[in-house]
Amino acid sequence: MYLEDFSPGYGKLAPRAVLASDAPRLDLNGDWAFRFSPIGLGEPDGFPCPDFDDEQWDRLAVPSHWQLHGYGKPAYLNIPYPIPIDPPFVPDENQTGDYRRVFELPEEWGDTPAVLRFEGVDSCARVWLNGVELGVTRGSRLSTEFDATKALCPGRNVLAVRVHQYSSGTYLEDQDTWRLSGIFRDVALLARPVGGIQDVFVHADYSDGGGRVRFDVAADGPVEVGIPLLGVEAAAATQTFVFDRVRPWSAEDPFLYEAVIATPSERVRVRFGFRTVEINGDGVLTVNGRRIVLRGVNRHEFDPDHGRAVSLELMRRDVELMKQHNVNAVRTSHYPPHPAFLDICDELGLWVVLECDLETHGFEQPRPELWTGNPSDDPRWRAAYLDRIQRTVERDKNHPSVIIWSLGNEAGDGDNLKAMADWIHERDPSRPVHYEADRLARYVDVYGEMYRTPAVVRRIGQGALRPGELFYPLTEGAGDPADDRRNRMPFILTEFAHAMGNGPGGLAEYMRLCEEFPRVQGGFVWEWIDQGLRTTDAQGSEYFAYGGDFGEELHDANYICDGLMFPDRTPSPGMLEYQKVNEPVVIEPGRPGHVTIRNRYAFLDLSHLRFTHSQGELAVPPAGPGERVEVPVPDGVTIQAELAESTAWAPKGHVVAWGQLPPAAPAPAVLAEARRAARQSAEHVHLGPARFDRRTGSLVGLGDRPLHGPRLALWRAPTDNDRSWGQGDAEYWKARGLDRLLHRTVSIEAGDAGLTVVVRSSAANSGCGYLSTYRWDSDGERLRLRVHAEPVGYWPERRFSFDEEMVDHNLPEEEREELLRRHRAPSLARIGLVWHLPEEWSRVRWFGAGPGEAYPDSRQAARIDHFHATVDELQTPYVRPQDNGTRADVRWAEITDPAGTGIRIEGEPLFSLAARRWSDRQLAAARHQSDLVPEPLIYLHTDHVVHGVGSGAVGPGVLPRYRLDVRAADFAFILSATS
Ligand code: IPT
Repeated sequence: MYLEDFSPGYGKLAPRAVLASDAPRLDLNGDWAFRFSPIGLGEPDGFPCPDFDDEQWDRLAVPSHWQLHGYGKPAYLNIPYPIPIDPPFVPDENQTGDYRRVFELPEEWGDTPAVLRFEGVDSCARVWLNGVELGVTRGSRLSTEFDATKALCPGRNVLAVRVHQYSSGTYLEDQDTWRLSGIFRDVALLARPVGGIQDVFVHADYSDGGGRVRFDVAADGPVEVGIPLLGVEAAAATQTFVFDRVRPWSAEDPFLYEAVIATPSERVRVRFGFRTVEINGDGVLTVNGRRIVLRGVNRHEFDPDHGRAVSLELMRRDVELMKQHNVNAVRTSHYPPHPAFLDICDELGLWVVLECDLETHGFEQPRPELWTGNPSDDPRWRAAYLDRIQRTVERDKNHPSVIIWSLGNEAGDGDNLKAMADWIHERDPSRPVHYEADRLARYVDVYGEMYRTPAVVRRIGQGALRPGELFYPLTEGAGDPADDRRNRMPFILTEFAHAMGNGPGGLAEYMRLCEEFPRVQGGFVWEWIDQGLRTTDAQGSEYFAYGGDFGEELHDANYICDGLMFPDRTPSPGMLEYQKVNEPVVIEPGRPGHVTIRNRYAFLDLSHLRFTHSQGELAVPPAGPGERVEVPVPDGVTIQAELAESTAWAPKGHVVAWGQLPPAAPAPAVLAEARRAARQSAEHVHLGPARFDRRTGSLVGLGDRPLHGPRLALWRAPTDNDRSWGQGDAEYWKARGLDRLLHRTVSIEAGDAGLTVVVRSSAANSGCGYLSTYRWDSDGERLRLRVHAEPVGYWPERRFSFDEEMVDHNLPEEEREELLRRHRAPSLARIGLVWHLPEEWSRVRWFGAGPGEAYPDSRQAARIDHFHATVDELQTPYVRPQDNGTRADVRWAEITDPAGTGIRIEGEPLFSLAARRWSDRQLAAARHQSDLVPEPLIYLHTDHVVHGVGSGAVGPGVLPRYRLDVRAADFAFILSATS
């Protein structure tokens, strides 16, 4: 059966570049007749015949995915295959879509030869024109052309396509994303005039201010070239054009030239850029002789309403948003994007790692060993592998933005991959090859790893890898690092900082390593956008769906929502953190009264920026790449570097960087000397303005303000990163019952010095917990609470399989043990207090870090200032609800009703604050934002310390210095009623 052989299909034409031609083109997008079947169908009934009656069929938009139009359902899987692992076969339960499209051939086409071009069909298409079979294509995100000349007729033509959800190609497309089918990219009929231009390969280099360009043109007959901007007119295309002065292309200054290439019958326009990608003698990746750092993201194509059928506007929006957030690179994970996306990258400027449509991750499951039967090492699949890389490279070879080819993702290792690399090295030696799972970097030019810890990256940067040493599975190497070629290669983090839910933490640590080690050249955060599909629940509330929401039997839950952008493309706090740590200009405190301004661009000086602060403009000399200058500034100001003029990706005034000379925090409040004594009544203890429950010692009111609490809080609604493969901190906390603490009032002492309450907090059936002493006193107006909290009972060590990797295994034994011990220490989510406030107290003002949430390992994007927000605005809508919204380094906060009635809390030392209308347990129980139902109160958290967020969902957990150990804590708050 054609569906189930190892071949890449049949009948396809040789792949070639996308060319902007003046030859006629007929757009075949639009409404097609559509017939759906839930099972695989073999030979067609007569539907490919021109006179078949499709009146009764449905209508379906092309491009689109049928699962998003009511046929079958979306399914999300990460590593597992959606079909039995039985290559090259597929089950009978294989949805099939039959498509028909009638079109008129414009008269002026006459008998011009023509090709039918499909930019993407998932997973396999068999194509007929007027009943004549043209062929079969696989490779869902690769373009295909069929020769339509012979089948085409004047006037009415009927195109028929049978598409299958699964085919042998499915084995090569096990990417971590929604499994969606159909003709999801454009379809067109292209006239191919006799004597026209078949293909063009532009080779344009740059060195020392000058450029060279050569056009490899496939055409029958003589070809002429013009490059208007360079004064070239009607020159013979066979020569190499050399220019003394050209403006080079870079992601920072994406200057494009256009060449017009013509034969007597066809003219095409190709945009190109002069740029040379090279790995220099020190193993550093350079463009035009300069070292670059890839501050990148992994991008799946995604629209919350249309899946991978992404509009041109949305593609442009993605590139604009990346540029605005200081992202300068994109890995097209894990397939070539719609071709227009690369035009936008050329135009707006991004470094692109262009990846082939290939992944066989499901073979990683032990059967009986890792990667048994992997197609990557099976010669029967060789042709399909080569077909895929050829279609990838041929289509996109003319884009200056593409600087690296990537063979695919998570396809294990094997000779077919090596064959792909060999083919590229032959066909396009101008770009290095990347493939992460070539772990010893035998056939690639750039060394890539995923999710390695900063400790490991540091060692790679030092060039200290021993031959054979692997980080996954962990294998110690032996011998001299000089013998390992990885130590002489550029290194990139193919994926890092898994941005699932709240996080990632630790971005600053990674990006700092890029400044320290020249061969550490950045990487790609996993991933650009949360792929939540917009859906409506039974009550009519909208939410973003993830795995399991469509009733899938097998799914990977919300691992599909692990992007820096929310599904609606609003930036998450993780995005803002990444934006901050990737600023192209670093503005830092310098000598007293000064800031240093460091230019981190590789190509641009600072003349395109304006520097401002609240009191005016700052004169900054136009420092060149890598240079730094120091300028005087008034104290306590925030300096911004703004675009002086509008660019293609942001308006004038857009802030590319900022820095702060932070204002000094106000001194902590002190109580007046005259202390009040605590008095007891039948039900209450009275102290200054406060009333306490006489039995539990907990606060019930401050003056006329109802205010309950506090309770000790050690837990948070686990973040995705807390959950770490089911063995993270979240599981540790759960096993200790920190989410269900019970409290026993051990003692209450009311007297002249105030009120002292001792409480033991621990969970049912748990032997460990905390003993807290609350010391209250008052000067009559204000109320002070001093807390001493200390662990009691037995807190076992934490065990986590990533531990070993958190710590460089080549460190001296003692150092390593110490780090491991530190990493395994029992942890807590927070040590803090939770209070209950009236629901009307919905306004929060604070002095501290803001405006957004900040955690110990993700707080670069927060500045110190006065801020205000409503309780609702303090929430960050992570697709799967989880801890969020914590504001850090707070000196004081006021929580009031809209008229200003409420309380003021001052902390000593600084504290973290969170407020929400539901408890942490309700937050943890919700699957979607739409499940969160406000309670008639506000939960206010004032935390002394909180645990970092890390990146443990896939990758390293919280770095040792940001972990919160089980330990004793002392902290204080002063409370007063607002006026
Ligand atoms: C890595 C995959 O390459 C990526 O596609 C995505 O699935 C990511 O994980 C998790 O969200 S592979 C990882 C299991 C090492």
